[in-house]
Amino acid sequence: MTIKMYDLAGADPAVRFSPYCWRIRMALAHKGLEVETIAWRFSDKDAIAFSGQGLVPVLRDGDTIVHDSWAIAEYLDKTYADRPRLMDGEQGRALASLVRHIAQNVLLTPIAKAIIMDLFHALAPGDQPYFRDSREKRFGMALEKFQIAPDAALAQMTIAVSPLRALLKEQPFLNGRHPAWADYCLFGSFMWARNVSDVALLAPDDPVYAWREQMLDLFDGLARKSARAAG
Ligand SMILES: N[C@@H](CCC(=O)N[C@@H](CS)C(=O)NCC(=O)O)C(=O)O
Repeated sequence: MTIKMYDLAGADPAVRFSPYCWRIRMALAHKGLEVETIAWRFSDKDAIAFSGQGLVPVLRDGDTIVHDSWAIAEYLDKTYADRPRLMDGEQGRALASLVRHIAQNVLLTPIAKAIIMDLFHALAPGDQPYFRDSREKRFGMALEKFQIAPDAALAQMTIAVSPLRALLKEQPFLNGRHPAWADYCLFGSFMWARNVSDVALLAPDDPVYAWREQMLDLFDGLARKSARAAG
């Protein structure tokens, strides 16, 4: 039975931009597993109530329901152990965990500040009031005030990716010679921006830019071919 994944969608149901869902799209492709994605919106909490919580991604694999991107990656490695691993042993897990924390604690805020208004406009009208209300509470200010100018976003990101840039000068992927879960954890953050916004987060001569290009091309261009919101 094909795996199903609830995947955050914009006003255009083809536009998928959740960083956590993108991690899993890439992870499933890494494992060579087919997936049927189900477009989900912030206002569809009832549709994923069966998972016992209100966030996506939610994976349904036969009778098994798993939520949370990290838990899903662990589930996939355990259940499909004969397929390419997402995290190889304790060391692979530790590396991926570090990258996950960098993505969430260092990169999330500058990316959010760069794209928040584009993201807001990409949402279905029915999702916009919830998004504005919940995010303005989280950020402590109006979305319009939280937004920063494109040149400031690029400057902040250039500093924020410094350790990743240093690593990617030494090896092609965060995981080493081949991409794996550590790479997908970071890449999801860039897909969050890419599919809703044209803002430049990286300079073209940045090694992180070259890495992102390679990631876009993986799995027959899975990410590169994905739909983007009309600007
Ligand atoms: N720790 C979770 C985070 C998932 C998450 O925050 N998903 C967002 C979409 S990017 C969501 O479903 N938000 C719903 C909401 O804010 O109500 C994971 O890694 O999967």
